[in-house]
Amino acid sequence: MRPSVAHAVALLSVLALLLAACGVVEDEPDEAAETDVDEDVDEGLEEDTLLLGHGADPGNPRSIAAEDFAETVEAETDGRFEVQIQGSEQLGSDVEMLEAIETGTIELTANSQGPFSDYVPEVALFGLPFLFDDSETAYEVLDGEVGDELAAMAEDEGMKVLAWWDNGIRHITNSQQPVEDASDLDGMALRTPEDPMTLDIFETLGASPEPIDFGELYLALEQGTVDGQENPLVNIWASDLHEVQDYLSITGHKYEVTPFVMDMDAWEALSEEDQQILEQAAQDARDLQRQEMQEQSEEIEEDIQEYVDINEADVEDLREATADVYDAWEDEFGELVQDLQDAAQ
Ligand code: TK8
Repeated sequence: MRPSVAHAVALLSVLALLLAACGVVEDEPDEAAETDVDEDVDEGLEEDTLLLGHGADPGNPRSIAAEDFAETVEAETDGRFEVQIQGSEQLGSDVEMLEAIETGTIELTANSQGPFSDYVPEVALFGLPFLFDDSETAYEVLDGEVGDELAAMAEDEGMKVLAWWDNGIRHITNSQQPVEDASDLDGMALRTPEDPMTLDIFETLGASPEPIDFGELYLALEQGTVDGQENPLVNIWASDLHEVQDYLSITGHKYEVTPFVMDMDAWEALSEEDQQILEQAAQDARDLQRQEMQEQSEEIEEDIQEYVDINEADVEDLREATADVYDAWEDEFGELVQDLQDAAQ
């Protein structure tokens, strides 16, 4: 439904151009109005309050990056722009925050890969099982041509990608047993994000994956609605999921990016100078976030042992058991899958 709105708008503009070219629509000379519009665009919006929504809890690298972004933007624009942050899904789930971007209710969101792939489906491919050995390789691909192409696709959907933030490599926690290999996942009820790739991976592994909003995850685990979930260590820790789980299995089964996006209309309302300030602030915050990811993950792996039993899963077994996922996505996305695999080498 969402892409079709953007497509309809694009189609209408094309129609308008065609009609004008054919002389069907008379040029109404309304020069005064046109001049006004041009001036606004040239000068850009002078000041504004920008609402930034995200789903991470305090202390999470995403929260830290959002705060850093807000501080830089305010300082660099001498306070003309204020960034108001609402974390912990206070403005709604990742899916809802992207809808709010679409309707212009909020200007910015540091979102998630699955929900974002509803707009740019190719982004889900970053989560192909065991695609990246480490985050650094993913960063290289995201900061290069591939990332630029995906960002261009997002623009067609009305979203400006200011930077590709990080959501890290994911591991499994649960309340039943250590996950050593694929057989341990058989029938396990696992919460996943709203992400077609994650659902595919865990269905292929014989588990029972079920999408639940991140903001409802703690309660779902506490109440036993599901047995487990999968997330990077920093999300497990900042959201206290270890309190309501008994086992942490280091699987590293997939990578996720955090698209940091702005509503295209809000972006276009800015002067070029302010656009540069925001983009640079977003990229600096990205670098800080990636660094935090690294540092926090190492500490958490130590600290979390007090709460859960940790085991290293048999990655080769899981890799083999998820090989079919590649075939299915290759059917849909063709060469892109191989290109990504090559880039990840
Ligand atoms: C927090 C989520 C989280 C994601 C998930 O908003 O849903 O599991 O990994 O980061 O975006």
